[in-house]
Amino acid sequence: MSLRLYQYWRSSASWRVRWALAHKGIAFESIPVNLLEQGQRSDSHTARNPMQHVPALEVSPGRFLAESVAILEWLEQMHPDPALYPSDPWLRARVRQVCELVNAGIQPLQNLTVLAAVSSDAEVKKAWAARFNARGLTALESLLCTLDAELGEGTFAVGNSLTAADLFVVPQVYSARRFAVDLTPFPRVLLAERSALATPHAHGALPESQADAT
Ligand SMILES: N[C@@H](CCC(=O)N[C@@H](CS)C(=O)NCC(=O)O)C(=O)O
Repeated sequence: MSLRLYQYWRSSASWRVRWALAHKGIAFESIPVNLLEQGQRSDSHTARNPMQHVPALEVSPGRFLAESVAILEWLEQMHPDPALYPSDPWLRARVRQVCELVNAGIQPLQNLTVLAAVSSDAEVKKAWAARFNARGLTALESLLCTLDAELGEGTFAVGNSLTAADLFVVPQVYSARRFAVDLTPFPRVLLAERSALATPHAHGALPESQADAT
């Protein structure tokens, strides 16, 4: 069987994984899970991912891997070329630092579950998400500038080629725009976004390119 990706078009964590699969040329079947209809909370999806989140990747019949960081690292080991992580240990750690800044430091605070606990008022939810996106992007801008000083000026998140770091940064910037965050203080982040979006498989991974996009 080909890999099956349970995902939602607007989910930033799903976007990371479908982009990685496309970049590596790995065929997969996309199975939509509608977050607005609570599909993530069904028994069948809870069996795929006990956190009731997308994405979940079915790697063989009935065997599921969740958490985009774990999925990307598994894909990298199973399909090393083209690589999404540098082979140099320090650069690889830097790529992971960027991934975790987004994965652990920003995205969890804008989750539907978290926003529902914050308020039932859409404007309050948006302000909360915007606040933590701006905080995280401030840290990310600073980190990317530090990396330029360390590695020489680059155009992608880490260095001059697409890495897993970009697959986390681009969907996060898209989310920040949805929450109306002012992105002008983050020129280095926007440069990384532009560079990554110009790579060959970026377009097919966009939310709007997904079959379940509304
Ligand atoms: N750290 C997880 C995050 C997964 C996650 O938060 N997914 C969101 C969509 S981007 C979700 O399913 N949210 C549903 C909810 O909060 O009910 C990963 O990287 O896979």
